[in-house]
Amino acid sequence: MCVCVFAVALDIEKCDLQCQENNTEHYTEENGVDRLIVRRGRPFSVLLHLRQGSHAQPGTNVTLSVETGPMPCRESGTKATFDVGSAVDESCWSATMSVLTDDIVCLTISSPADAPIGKYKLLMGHINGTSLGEFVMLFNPWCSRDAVYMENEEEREEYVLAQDGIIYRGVPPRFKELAWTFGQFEPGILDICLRILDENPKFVHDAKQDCAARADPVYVTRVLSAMINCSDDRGVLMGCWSDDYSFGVKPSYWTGSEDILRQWNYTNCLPVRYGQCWVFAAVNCTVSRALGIPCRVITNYDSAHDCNCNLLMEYIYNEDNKEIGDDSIWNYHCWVESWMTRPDLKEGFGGWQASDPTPQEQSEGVFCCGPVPLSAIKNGELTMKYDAPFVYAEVNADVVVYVTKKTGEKRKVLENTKEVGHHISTKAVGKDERLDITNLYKYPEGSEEERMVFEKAKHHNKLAQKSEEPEVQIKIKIAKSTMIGTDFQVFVVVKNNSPTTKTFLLLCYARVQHYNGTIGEKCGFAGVPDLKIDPSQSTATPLTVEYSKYGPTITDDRMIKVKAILMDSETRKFYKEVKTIVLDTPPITIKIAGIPKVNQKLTADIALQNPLPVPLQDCIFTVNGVRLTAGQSIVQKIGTVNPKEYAATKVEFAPTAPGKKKLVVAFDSAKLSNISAFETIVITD
Ligand SMILES: *[C@@H]1O[C@H](CO)[C@@H](O)[C@H](O)[C@H]1NC(C)=O
Ligand SMILES: *[C@@H]1O[C@H](CO)[C@@H](O)[C@H](O)[C@H]1NC(C)=O
Ligand SMILES: *[C@@H]1O[C@H](CO)[C@@H](O)[C@H](O)[C@H]1NC(C)=O
Ligand SMILES: *[C@@H]1O[C@H](CO)[C@@H](O)[C@H](O)[C@H]1NC(C)=O
Ligand SMILES: *[C@@H]1O[C@H](CO)[C@@H](O)[C@H](O)[C@H]1NC(C)=O
Ligand SMILES: *[C@@H]1O[C@H](CO)[C@@H](O)[C@H](O)[C@H]1NC(C)=O
Ligand SMILES: CC(=O)N[C@H]1CO[C@H](CO)[C@@H](O)[C@@H]1O
Repeated sequence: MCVCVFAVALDIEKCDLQCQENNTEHYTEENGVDRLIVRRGRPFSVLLHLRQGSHAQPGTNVTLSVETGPMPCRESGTKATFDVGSAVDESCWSATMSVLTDDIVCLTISSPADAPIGKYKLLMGHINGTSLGEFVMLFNPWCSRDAVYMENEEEREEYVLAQDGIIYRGVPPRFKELAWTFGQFEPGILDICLRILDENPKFVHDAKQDCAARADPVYVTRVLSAMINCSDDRGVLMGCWSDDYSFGVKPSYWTGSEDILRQWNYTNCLPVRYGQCWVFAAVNCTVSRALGIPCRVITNYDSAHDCNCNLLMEYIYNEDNKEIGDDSIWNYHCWVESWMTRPDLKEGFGGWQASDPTPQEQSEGVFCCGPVPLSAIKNGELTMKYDAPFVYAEVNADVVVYVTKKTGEKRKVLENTKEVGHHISTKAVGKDERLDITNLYKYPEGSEEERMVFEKAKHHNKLAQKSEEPEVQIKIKIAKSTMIGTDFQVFVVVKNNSPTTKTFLLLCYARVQHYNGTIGEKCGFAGVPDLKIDPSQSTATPLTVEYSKYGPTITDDRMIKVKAILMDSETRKFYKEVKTIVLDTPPITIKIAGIPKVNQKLTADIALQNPLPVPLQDCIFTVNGVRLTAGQSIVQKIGTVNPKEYAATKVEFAPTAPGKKKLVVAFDSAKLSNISAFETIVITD
């Protein structure tokens, strides 16, 4: 039949996939041009070189097929067979042919914008056709018919093509930037990302169905979320929220996704130890960008972790100020947003979708969260797929503090609608600046709309409670400099809003706090038994936090939690305020010398001053950058550095591609680690 007709008519010597040209046209050349990588919904052209004497004739009937996955089948969209015609049809697989010379024929092949992504075979003929070659198909944010279409070119450059970025941590207004190397186009990374899809339990269980579902970015996104926690499957990362990082490295060790993905692949899919929220989010962002889904890492400060899945965060204390409640608010939390339409939901929910890759709760039986449309979170539409209540709580939960008396009586002492979810941050498009996107998640705090939305959400969640304005206010104010290694002061400001003079008992504590919310030993204390305050007046009580006390137990988070408890001596009413301080760290200085040109050697002079009153042991600098350090980190061991002295080193590297690149430097030592910095270098050709 056709196979024979063509076989007689077209005797192919070789097929040229024109990877260089096609990959460039499809924005995939950064992956390399040694194989064909195309984006769906856009044609690509291959050249057939014919054996001498077998002339191509116009009108020759040629049939092509494409297939993906181990069990390709037409019904599920993982196989297509189509005749070469006179025009391409954008809605389905189609092709045209033009005769270039006597022995070269050009085939232009067009794929539908909803084709499954993954590895494909291109064949000529119906059944058991001749192989013309293989290619990889990705999502296409450049194609208006694709579900991940993103209109703006600068946004596509940031959210799909940018191989490095910034993740925000710290505590507002002292945001701490962490430069991150996503490296989605570095050699081998795309294959590892495709392998993640193939290791997913849904694929193992039913490969045919899974490969077909890869047409849908919502599905792929959900698979990625689930794959990132290894308790369900052969996930990429293992989480660790304690200080015991034995058999692995601290989450703060990582400055890029590449090393993590390579290690996972190299160990045949053993979860890499260890990650915390920003690492989970960043790796997920790498995989999403590699597959063509626009993605960004975002940070929410004072993130709520709502254990009961109600919308109030409950802190419960006993009278000795021991926290006995379960719910915790993380200092900050990172997740990812990906960009896509939501044909599975009612209209108006396309755009950014939040998904939280950090393992927390079970959703539909596996550990993952999202994707949830931001517009659903903002409007309190908690019935929305997937996991809307959880993400809603992360940005919107109200905080309620209870004190449980010895008698067992539980008393609400404070309700604060401002504590959770603010300064939601991500890197701005095209520049190294923080973009505040809180308005995408919620109406302004305290606004009419916000309360209405919260009430609506509570209604969805069958939960209600409300209380009055406090007549006494407490604020905790922090000194300008809180450099690690120094002693510093904190002030507890109490204001009496009532019409009468009041006397209080004030207790303030400073304690080392861990990222997981666990509170350590006291490192500062101040108590005032008879604090008298006149109406409309306020007082400021100082509390000194000493290095000698916090130094021995401070963790890599460098967080200290200050709590003030106030009791009205007359009414015996409690008031409370809590604030987390993230200590400052010394800067890493990076000085680049040399001419920033491709293949020319540059040197970076790197230094950090020891801020501690004790020597720093085992000092190490780790340096990396996309297309700067040859795909791997440069590690420089420095040894011991005395107080006030500098840990300093010089590294050499040769850029391999032009453009704006980030050189990321991380510092680690026994007593001081988790410090990083970056320098942007513009490399010319
Ligand atoms: C090519 O296909 C068309 C339509 O299927 C058919 O009419 C025609 O006879 C075929 N030509 C050859 C050379 O087989
Ligand atoms: C991933 O692992 C496979 C199997 O061990 C290996 O063949 C491949 O080269 C690895 N890929 C990378 C990029 O290291
Ligand atoms: C990973 O990224 C995708 C695409 O951006 C996202 O939608 C998905 O939910 C994320 N999964 C995780 C684990 O975050
Ligand atoms: C939290 O961190 C502390 C200090 O590192 C550790 O002792 C504790 O086990 C951790 N808690 C959890 C729940 O991981
Ligand atoms: C996966 O998530 C669950 C639920 O929070 C958690 O208990 C488990 O430790 C996580 N697994 C890993 C290895 O991170
Ligand atoms: C590292 O430091 C940042 C603040 O600069 C903090 O937010 C983060 O939690 C720390 N990471 C670890 C693992 O301690
Ligand atoms: C549609 C498309 O992008 N095809 C390109 C593939 O490479 C050939 C060879 O250079 C180009 O001519 C096509 O434009």
